[in-house]
Amino acid sequence: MRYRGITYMHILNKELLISYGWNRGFELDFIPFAEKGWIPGRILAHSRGNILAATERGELWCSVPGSFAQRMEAQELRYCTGDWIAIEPYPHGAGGRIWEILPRTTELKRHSAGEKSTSQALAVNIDTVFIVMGLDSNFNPARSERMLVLAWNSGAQPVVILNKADLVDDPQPFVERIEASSPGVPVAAVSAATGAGMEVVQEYLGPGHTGVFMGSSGVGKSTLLNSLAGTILRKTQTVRESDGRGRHTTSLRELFLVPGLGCIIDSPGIREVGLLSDADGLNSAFHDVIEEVEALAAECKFSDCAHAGEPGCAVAKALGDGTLSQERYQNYLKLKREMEYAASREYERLGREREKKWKDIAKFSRQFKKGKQDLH
Ligand SMILES: Nc1nc2c(ncn2[C@@H]2O[C@H](COP(=O)(O)OP(=O)(O)OP(=O)(O)O)[C@@H](O)[C@H]2O)c(=O)[nH]1
Ligand SMILES: [Mg+2]
Ligand SMILES: [Zn+2]
Repeated sequence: MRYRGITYMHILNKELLISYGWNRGFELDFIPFAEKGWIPGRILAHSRGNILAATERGELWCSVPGSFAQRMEAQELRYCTGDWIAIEPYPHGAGGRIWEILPRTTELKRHSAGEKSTSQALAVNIDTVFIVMGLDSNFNPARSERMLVLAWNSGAQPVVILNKADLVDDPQPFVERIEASSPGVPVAAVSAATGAGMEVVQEYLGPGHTGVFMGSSGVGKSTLLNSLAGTILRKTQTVRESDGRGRHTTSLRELFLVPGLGCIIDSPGIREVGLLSDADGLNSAFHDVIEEVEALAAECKFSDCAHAGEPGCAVAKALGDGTLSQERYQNYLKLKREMEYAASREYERLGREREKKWKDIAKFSRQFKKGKQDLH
């Protein structure tokens, strides 16, 4: 009977994991770790080297062993909210150690500014990326295009949420403006404050699914979460009167389980949307522009026309008569240049690393030779 009791408990707890998005794929990846007696967990949040994970045993705080940290650094990998990890539970009491990160299904990443030209994961193992903008002074189509590039790169479904619809008389023109520049992306005007339109957001969530809110500070990401959860999970704060900007109220990327809707990751407002060197997202976000330019290029006078002022350029003509949107084309070129710059930075960094490696090898071989001489 006791055995049966345990099995029953096990099934119950597995259901808890499944509600957090656990599936057959992760289970297969986990087999070698299960054999070591480790347990799976999903990172809910992390701060200063402490990780809070959801596991079959409930929420556990995990520490990060030095050797694990070093191994991850060598792979340029950093654990992130939403990761499934292997935990060695402490034999007594709550808590454990993180030892592995399971392969991710999707990754929302941005180019992190700074000396090191690397990328930073904002959320992983997500199904939907909600790009949130406010229909107040935050509305900015160029910013949404930029965030869309990151969202397309992630592998998850992008959805644009125009929040604070209660602040405008008619949200429809705003929806159409964004729809025009985001082919293939659902766009919804909602109000987290009044609840209007929230059912559209719910359509892209569901048991076992994970969504993440991305957008500037003050657009109402935490308010959206609270509205979906029907309770205050997160603190919110009014935007500044002077310039309508948010106050960066949320500082921790945190995953919440919302009954019936799956998991939602509320993230801090992003100040910078640095693009990555990866071209896929840009190509998806602007596939209409790219296809149009390709078709037009066939009609340019010169077969190698760069569409930069050459005579008889069909692209210039289309931009002139409005068949091709000037604004959208310019934004595409701008983001493309930025992406190419990121790629060149990445290339330089790899070059520097290779150089350093050779220097280390040369140094080692000199020391080795010297050691040999000293022996004689
Ligand atoms: N009028 C109106 N105000 C809203 C709506 N949604 C959110 N707000 C207000 O906008 C302000 C900012 O909301 P937050 O939810 O804290 O914004 P956030 O995106 O989480 O901001 P950070 O955590 O700083 O990134 C708060 O005063 C909210 O009450 C809405 O639909 N309509
Ligand atoms: Mg917030
Ligand atoms: Zn041309």
